Amino acid sequence: MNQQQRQKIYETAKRWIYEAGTEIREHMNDPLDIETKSNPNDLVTALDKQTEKFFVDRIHQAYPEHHIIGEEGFGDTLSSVDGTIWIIDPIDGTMNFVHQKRSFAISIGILHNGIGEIGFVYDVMGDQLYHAKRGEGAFKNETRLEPLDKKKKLEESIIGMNHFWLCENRVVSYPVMQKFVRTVRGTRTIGSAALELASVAEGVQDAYLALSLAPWDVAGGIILNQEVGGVAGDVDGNPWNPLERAPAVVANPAIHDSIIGFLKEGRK
Ligand code: 2AM
Ligand code: CA
Ligand code: CA
Ligand code: CA
Repeated sequence: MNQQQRQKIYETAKRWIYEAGTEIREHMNDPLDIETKSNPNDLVTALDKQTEKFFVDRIHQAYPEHHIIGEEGFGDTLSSVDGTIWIIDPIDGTMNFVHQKRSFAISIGILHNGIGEIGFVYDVMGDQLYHAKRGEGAFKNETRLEPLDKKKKLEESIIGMNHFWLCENRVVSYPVMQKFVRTVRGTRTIGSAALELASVAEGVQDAYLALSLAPWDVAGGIILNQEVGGVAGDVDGNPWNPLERAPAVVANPAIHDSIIGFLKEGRK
């Protein structure tokens, strides 16, 4: 993908994201049609599905040769990263959307032959658009995000993570994670993986750890991080695989290895 192609897709996607955001804000106080998915706390609404369909219809029309991976199933099932792929989470943070009416995002990552080309995380209620193009930096609205602080220490870091890390889980022994949360300066839970990753890219938190995430939770946010030096991978330090659901670690490069060290100590 050359710069001109990238620019055109970026502008089109940006316009659609603002349109979809307006649509969500206009309809979010209508009675929400809420269903559950894998468990009673895994929510989905008609607006999640309508928003994904909004993007899929427009992509099919404008770029029939592009592929789509979307959470709500309107996209394709892919086994290869060849070609151009849009990875879409129409509403990331559905529980926040339903219960809090804020702190949710539209997340889109666009890859070409496995390389992250364009990333968006749109905080719909805050009307803040995080966006990045490969090699051209990452921005929050009009403001360029600074490269991440290479001197950051784990003891002075704010870590985004949820409380399941401190409960019995399949990934890592929780006493090690108790030691971890006592080592870092503080922990935060936003409840939208996309906004957590945007916060890492912005340098307002220094890492985000998640026990299980799908490609659409992280694609947009990982591309933002690529542009500021953030490192993204799994709990064993392997690089991000855009076709797999896995535990995720996205971090300031200065603390990434120490986080992986902790996880290694408790890894199951
Ligand atoms: P979602 O709102 O798009 O489903 C919440 O902690 C974060 O984890 C959100 O980004 C949420 O995305 C994501 N998540 C991934 N898998 C989930 C699941 N099975 N149930 C609830 N949230 C999930
Ligand atoms: Ca979901
Ligand atoms: Ca999600
Ligand atoms: Ca979602």
